Amino acid sequence: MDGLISKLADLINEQQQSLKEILAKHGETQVSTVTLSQVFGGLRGVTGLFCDTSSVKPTEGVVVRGHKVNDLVDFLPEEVFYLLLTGTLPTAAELAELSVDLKANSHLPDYVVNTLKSLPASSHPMTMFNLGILAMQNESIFQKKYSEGISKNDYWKYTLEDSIRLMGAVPALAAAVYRIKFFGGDLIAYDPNLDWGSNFAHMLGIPDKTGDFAKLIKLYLVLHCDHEGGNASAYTNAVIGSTLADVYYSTSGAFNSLAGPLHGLANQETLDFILEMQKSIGNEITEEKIRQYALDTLAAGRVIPGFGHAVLRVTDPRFDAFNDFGKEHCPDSPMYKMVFELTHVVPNILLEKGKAASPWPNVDCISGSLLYHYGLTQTDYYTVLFGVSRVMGLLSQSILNRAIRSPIIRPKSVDMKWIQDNVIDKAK
Ligand code: CMX
Repeated sequence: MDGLISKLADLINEQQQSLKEILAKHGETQVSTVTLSQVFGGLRGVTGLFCDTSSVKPTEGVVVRGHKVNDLVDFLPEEVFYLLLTGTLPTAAELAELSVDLKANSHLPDYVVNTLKSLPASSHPMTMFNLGILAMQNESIFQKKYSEGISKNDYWKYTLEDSIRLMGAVPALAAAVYRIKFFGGDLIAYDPNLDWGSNFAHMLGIPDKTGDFAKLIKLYLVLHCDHEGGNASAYTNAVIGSTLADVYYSTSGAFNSLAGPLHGLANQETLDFILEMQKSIGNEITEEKIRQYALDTLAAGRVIPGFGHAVLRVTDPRFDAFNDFGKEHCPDSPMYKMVFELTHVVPNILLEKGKAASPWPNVDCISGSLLYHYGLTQTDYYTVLFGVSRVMGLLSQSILNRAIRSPIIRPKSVDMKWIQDNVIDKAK
């Protein structure tokens, strides 16, 4: 890890210096205003956070350190992690160093496996995954060093050490969740000859003669790697991390947020929606039948999963990347075709109804159908895949937040009396 530490030390030094200058000069510049509607509207559109790993543009989607995520699909997930963290893609030597570190940290402790095995069979895979991460908290170097009394300048180094340990172990943990939940606990050993993402695909144990499933998993891991700092899980991660809790606490907490149906659980919900629709309308799929099914869903007061976005106002470019994969590798898959049909019908309906700010397909619209095609049919596992990928963004953000010594996050809330005095009475 020495090369990475020394590269980061230089970058962090530079950033600390430039932030100091920016704040001295422009610290009082206003970046956002907050209306009462926004206070009651999830703070949508309020700018109040700093995150350098990636940004999400309404018409471009996620941009990782200046690279559109769709331009990164031919890189390994660990190369993208390096990019998130340092701002540059690794050289061959830098990648080799990172790969060695991840492999050295790939083992999953027995007590974690035993903890997972002790849970009720009905436990959701996300509960198992998050608990597994939390169970490893006793390994935190940051926590040990903090209690010994380290300098604030070194917080990020121990956060980096914890992060590499956690990222190294996450494929084995997520695969263990899958094998314990769905295959009675028959675990598959890590293969030291494989890269981080291929190892994850290998340990899941899905038959993959063509290697296409491993390619899909790596694509999935790259596309979901990060989504700037204000989405629910990243924000949760930042809040927990800002208390100086270590990355085992913050990552596990962030993933409890990812487990919500409007966030990471949407990919499970989208595929369940497609499977239910298939059952309901039968094998003869027509545009009219899909339209009616979608209208009935809306009439029942439900959302159509896989469509809409809090920030994007175009088709999610990550949808396009998966779509390209589907076209190339499984154009005749019935599940892939179903997504194709849906995307021709649902946006028009949402536009007609006029409520959704974006009627276009998001990434969750298609990822589950491709996974299903290759035999990963357990939809309640899909959010864990999301977590394996997002661990890269969250850990990078945690390290960089420590580097700039982000203070504890503590926005102010208001009560009804404040609204009466400061809004209603003032308007009279
Ligand atoms: N189906 C039906 N109604 C929808 C809709 C959809 N796919 N998307 C938005 N709407 C509705 C909202 O429910 C909201 O209705 P109310 O005013 O009655 O509450 C209205 O349109 C306005 O919502 P919005 O501003 O367009 O969307 P939000 O920013 O509030 O929420 C999201 C965004 C993703 C939660 C929402 O579009 C949704 O629920 N989509 C379906 C779930 C889904 O696919 N989630 C995956 C998100 C992917 C990601 O985060 O990357």
